Amino acid sequence: MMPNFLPSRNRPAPRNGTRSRLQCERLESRDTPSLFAGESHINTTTLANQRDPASASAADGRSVVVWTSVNAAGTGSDIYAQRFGSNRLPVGAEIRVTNTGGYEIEPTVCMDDSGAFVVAWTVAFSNGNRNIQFARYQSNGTLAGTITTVKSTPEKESSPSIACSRTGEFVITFSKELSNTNSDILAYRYSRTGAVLQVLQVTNSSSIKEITPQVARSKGSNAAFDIIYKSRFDIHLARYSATGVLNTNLVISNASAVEAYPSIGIDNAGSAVAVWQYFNGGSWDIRARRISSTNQLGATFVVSEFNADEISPQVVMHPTAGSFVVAFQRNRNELQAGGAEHHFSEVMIQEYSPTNGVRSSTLAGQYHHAANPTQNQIGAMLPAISIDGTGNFIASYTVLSDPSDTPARNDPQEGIFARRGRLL
Ligand SMILES: [Ca+2]
Ligand SMILES: [Ca+2]
Ligand SMILES: [Ca+2]
Ligand SMILES: [Ca+2]
Repeated sequence: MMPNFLPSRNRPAPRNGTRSRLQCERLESRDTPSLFAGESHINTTTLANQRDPASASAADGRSVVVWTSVNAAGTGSDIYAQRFGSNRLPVGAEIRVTNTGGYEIEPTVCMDDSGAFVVAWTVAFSNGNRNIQFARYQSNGTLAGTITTVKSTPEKESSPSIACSRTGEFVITFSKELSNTNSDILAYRYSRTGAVLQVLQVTNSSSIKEITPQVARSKGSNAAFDIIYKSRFDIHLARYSATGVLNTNLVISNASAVEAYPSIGIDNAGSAVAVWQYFNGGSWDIRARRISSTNQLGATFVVSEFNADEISPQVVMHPTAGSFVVAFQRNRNELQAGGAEHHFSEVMIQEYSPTNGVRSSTLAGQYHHAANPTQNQIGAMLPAISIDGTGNFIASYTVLSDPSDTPARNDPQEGIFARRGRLL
């Protein structure tokens, strides 16, 4: 018996049915779904939990994936990195970015066109303090300089996001918690050698919590950057020139529903796509809208609205073609024949045309759970995505493996896996 996991409101209504057929035709005429075959295993050290990846790509297709590795005793975690060539194969050994015995978490990474990259993360101290740190690497994987703390303060800085221009100038944005009812977004702009060029107070409302910022930077000559964040229960965007001049502040969405965890992708001309979580009253959905290079807002549209939680969306734009890719986590509950509920999650990778048509929709990181149908399983979580100068992208995610997986993933507990594709 087929599990009845499609909630009734997601069964195709006539209008949706029509749209689906149109999308199928478009996909068929296009001939190839863009994901390359096969899932790659990113981490070499597999003991215990590896989770929460981020990735970055150079214009020529070189890339790097970073993640958090929790030690076996669960008493600390470190940040690791793995470089890849433009042929998508690993280059060099896994790099241990931090090695402190404490907790480094929430890694983020950017890569310039020379292949040099910068990793940033949150260091969490036992007294509750948190700071943002970064390490710069040469294109050959050698550490450049030393690990640097953005600013050592008694407050909690967290949720870092980094982006660099094609020449390696980088911006790190993060949330700074000032009280239980007030957080602000800051951004530090650095030269490619790690010198502070500017400190941006992106938000400074003393009565509003602004959190979970994400920065995207154009790899075009304008080198503009966008910082998107959650403000109260809405999504806001601040747009900056290469030199950190505020271009505009935009409200991306202020629906009466709760909205959270935004992501932003930007192309070489400064056009952008925003995606975020939207709570529809019963579950989280994913919504999106475009922002033109002249700051005109496109219509908001639905990326996914299953009757279960879709969370943690991440988006990148093709640098020149106007298309984009969204990856997100989709939680599922399947009712088994015996009545037990089967809980799991999977990663959805969805490609869009320049006119917001869905070109393809691919599930990644799935379990084949037939061998163990009654056990609750988690599956794939927390995707990250980056794209190179011609549309090659890497979508990485955390997988909580189970010994009965088919195929076996050979990574005890959580590990980092990825799918790659080429967005036209
Ligand atoms: Ca593992
Ligand atoms: Ca601090
Ligand atoms: Ca504030
Ligand atoms: Ca939903």
